[in-house]
Amino acid sequence: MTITTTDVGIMRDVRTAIPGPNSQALHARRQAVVSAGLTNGFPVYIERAAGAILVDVDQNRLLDLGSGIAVTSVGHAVPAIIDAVSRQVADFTHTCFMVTPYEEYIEVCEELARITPGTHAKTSALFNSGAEAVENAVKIARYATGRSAIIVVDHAYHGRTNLTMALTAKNMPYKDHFGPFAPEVYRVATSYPYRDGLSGPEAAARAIAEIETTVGANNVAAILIEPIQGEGGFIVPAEGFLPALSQWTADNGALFIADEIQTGFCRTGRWFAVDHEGVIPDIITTAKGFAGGMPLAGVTGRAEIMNAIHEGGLGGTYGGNPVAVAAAIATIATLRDQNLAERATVLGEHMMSSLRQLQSETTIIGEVRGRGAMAAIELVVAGGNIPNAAAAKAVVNYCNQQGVVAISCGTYGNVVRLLPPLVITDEQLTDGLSVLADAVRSLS
Ligand code: PLZ
Repeated sequence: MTITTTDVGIMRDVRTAIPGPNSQALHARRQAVVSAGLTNGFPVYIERAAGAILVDVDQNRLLDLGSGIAVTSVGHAVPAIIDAVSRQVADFTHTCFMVTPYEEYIEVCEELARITPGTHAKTSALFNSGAEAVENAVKIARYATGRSAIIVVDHAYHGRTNLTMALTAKNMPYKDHFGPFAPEVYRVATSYPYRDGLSGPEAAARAIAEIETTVGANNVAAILIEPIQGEGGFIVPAEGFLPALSQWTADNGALFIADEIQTGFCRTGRWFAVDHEGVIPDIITTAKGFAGGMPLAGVTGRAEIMNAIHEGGLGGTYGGNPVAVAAAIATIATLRDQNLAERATVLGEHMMSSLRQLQSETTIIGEVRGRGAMAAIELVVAGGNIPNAAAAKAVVNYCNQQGVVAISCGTYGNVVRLLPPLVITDEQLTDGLSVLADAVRSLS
């Protein structure tokens, strides 16, 4: 054992070339049996982890600033989650909730009803992945409204299944040659303050005019939107944009669906990102940070909407698997007990001030943005705002070589995002940010 669950404060330590010899050997083995359609952003193979540190098969200690794309917000190897999962594995691993149910599923849905925005009666259904949750949210919205049009926005990411590919904006790598795509999906402009210069109400008015003229208000089942766009580039909409869209749906018999799959579970400093503007979605989709790394997703909504579906209309063999829900109960308790929403806010202040300082000293950071522990730099060609994907790639690569896991994103591939586990220590975060700063300085 090279690291234990109590070693959460240990520091980054690169001992071999990156990737090291054992990772290289595994990677060669992988080529023979794993589809080339799957890529690895950073091909070091992980053996164990604790807190914000990943240990690879060459015993390098890597600092995790990605949380497996916003999943392990509570950190790696959390004792309470290990206990809950181990106990549940010993009790039973599966019955299928649709065949013979179990209490933990109810407990998770009770938690979702408590922590999601609004005090109205809510019910939930549980699934396995974010994409599956989004698909079901669309099914439910169409059933409940009797309408078919789903409105999504530029830069949106909602998954890789057939329906969610249609909802996702970016072609490469998500959609190319994978069509035909599902119909009745309409894309309108979003709010992207750095690139459109519009206020929230102005951007909303533009989107609403597009909807009304090209789709027709009475055909719209739902507006589906990420409150902060994740894969699309960590785009924080201008204040007032989300409330205006939400109000428009309420006024026009449509539903407002918040895809909080990347932003949820304290990532932005509140339970959910819409909480920052007091928006109360009719339906909210969750996954990722929900269950400390176990696959679990949820659709939570107004009881009258969620319960409109005919009996048996929702389901799936594994949705709300007992082990995954046991992990979710422990994860939500950990987020609450350790006050990790507040910690996300503190981490956000730390990242923002450090990144703004870096922006002022260098020439290629067009914008620093984010909320809570969801922070990013948008890289541009010096002197303007032309997207600089090469720089983002170079920054991520530099970080990786130094043993820091950082991930890029963005429609233009020019954004470097930081999604540290919320339990990262100040010392670890300072270390990671200094590596990132060196990377940007080396390019400026
Ligand atoms: N909605 C807002 O961020 C997943 C995708 C990684 P799944 N984002 C990471 C990749 O390249 O596949 C995501 C999201 C939002 C939906 C999803 C989809 O969630 O659990 O990956 O299906």
